[in-house]
Amino acid sequence: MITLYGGPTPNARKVSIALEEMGLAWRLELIDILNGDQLTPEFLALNPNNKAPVIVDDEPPEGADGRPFVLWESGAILLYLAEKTGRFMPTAPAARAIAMQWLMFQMSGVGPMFGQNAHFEFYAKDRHEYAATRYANEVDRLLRVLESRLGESPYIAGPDYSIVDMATFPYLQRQLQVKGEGLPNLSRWADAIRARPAVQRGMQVGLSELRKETIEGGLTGFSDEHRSILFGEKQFERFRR
Ligand SMILES: N[C@@H](CCC(=O)N[C@@H](CS)C(=O)NCC(=O)O)C(=O)O
Repeated sequence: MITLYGGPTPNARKVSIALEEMGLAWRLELIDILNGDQLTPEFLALNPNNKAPVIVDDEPPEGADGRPFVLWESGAILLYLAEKTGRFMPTAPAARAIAMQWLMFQMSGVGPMFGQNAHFEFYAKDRHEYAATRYANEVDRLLRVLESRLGESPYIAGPDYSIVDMATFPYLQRQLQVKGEGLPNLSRWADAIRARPAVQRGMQVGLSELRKETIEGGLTGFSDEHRSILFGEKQFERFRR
């Protein structure tokens, strides 16, 4: 049994989609990041980086001393699950290297830049024009890179659906709702991913607990207390003791 610590956020959804696609037995331990669940001593013992997702696998891999295996960082988790099941990641060296390239592109580009874009558009208390423009432009540029890639390849890593598509899809939902008409290749790809039953199940993770303070929940009531937990005093206080 694998326990997924997370909630209805893009990074946790990558993992719940993979768990569903791979047919693994799993359960959710809900982490409400607006409540500060990621800052508790219990959670920090699992992930000192105070971010979801985390998985705990009761069937540890070789070399884990037989203890339940704890892993964080969504890209590392996806690779671990792909290797555990032998699915959704090419094994031939060239194809694997290309898949890693696009996985790193998601982890270092799409994830952080889309996150900063959302921060400066929706969550920052004041409007910071330079930062808002900088990340909006970067999101557009990354979307164009993906649009071009999907003009030459059915899936991001190549001919086959892979963990790279699982990593990227949850980040593109909102962007495609707004900009989909100008991105035909990305829209075709997203339609194919969205039609997969495992993706539909994975996208439901923690959805019943979706907070109204989030973009997806309607963005009402996002307060200074939430800012403190995510970006302010409460986020940093353990380093100042
Ligand atoms: N690079 C990390 C990013 C994880 C991340 O940013 N998680 C967010 C939710 S999507 C979180 O837990 N934020 C809580 C916090 O920063 O305190 C990954 O891919 O797993």
